[in-house]
Amino acid sequence: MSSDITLYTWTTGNGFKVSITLEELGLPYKTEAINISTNRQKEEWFLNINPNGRIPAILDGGQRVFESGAIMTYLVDKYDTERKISYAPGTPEHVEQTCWLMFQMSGIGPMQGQANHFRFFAGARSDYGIKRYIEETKRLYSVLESRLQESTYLAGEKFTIADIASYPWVSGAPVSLQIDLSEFPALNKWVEEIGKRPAVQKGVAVPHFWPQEDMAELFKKCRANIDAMTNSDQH
Ligand SMILES: N[C@@H](CCC(=O)N[C@@H](CS)C(=O)NCC(=O)O)C(=O)O
Repeated sequence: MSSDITLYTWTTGNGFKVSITLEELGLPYKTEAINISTNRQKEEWFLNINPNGRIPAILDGGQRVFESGAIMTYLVDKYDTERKISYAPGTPEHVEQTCWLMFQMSGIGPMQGQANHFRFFAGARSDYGIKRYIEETKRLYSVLESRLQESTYLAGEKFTIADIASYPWVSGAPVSLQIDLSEFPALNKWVEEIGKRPAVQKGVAVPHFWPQEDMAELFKKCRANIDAMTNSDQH
């Protein structure tokens, strides 16, 4: 099937969900790097593609799609005719696929996103905020752990977009939030297995490769910055 896809993205968990999906499907696509630290995502032209002013987004010919979960769903609905990374609608596994995709979109993404905010980028230090969101992230990981103790992948025995949605967030957590994945053995094994997939390795290098050491260095600096502030919580 022909496609004319442009991916607007940056080196973040939400961006990687879409580049991994595109790589797994083997679809050709152009990449437009949107460096979110320069606020390019808030420019007028981009708001026509994603009115929410965030990455990722795609244009497929004249069709815009924003919200990473909607983009992944759109891509498999339209292009995954061989069901490489999705289950067929109407099957119990497809229902599970949707449940775990939504679990990431409404749980892990927002909660871990807030943990990142309080731990790295906040304008004031809040030990309460750091603890609340890291604990909640870990609670959500324990839900993934329970599921992965009974099932190889989140939706069933096949690797799907449900796994792709959570993978970049969970795999980045040890380096960013210093979450020890050995507390979650089945989840840890799932991360290791998924990390071996060639399409995943390609997808996490879009729009450019960001060496793990540089990433670790940046997060370390951000944590030190917050730690140097006086805790501003009101008791
Ligand atoms: N729910 C959205 C979240 C998108 C999102 O938060 N993107 C971040 C990068 S991971 C972003 O663009 N941040 C820049 C900003 O908020 O201005 C999705 O899943 O697509």
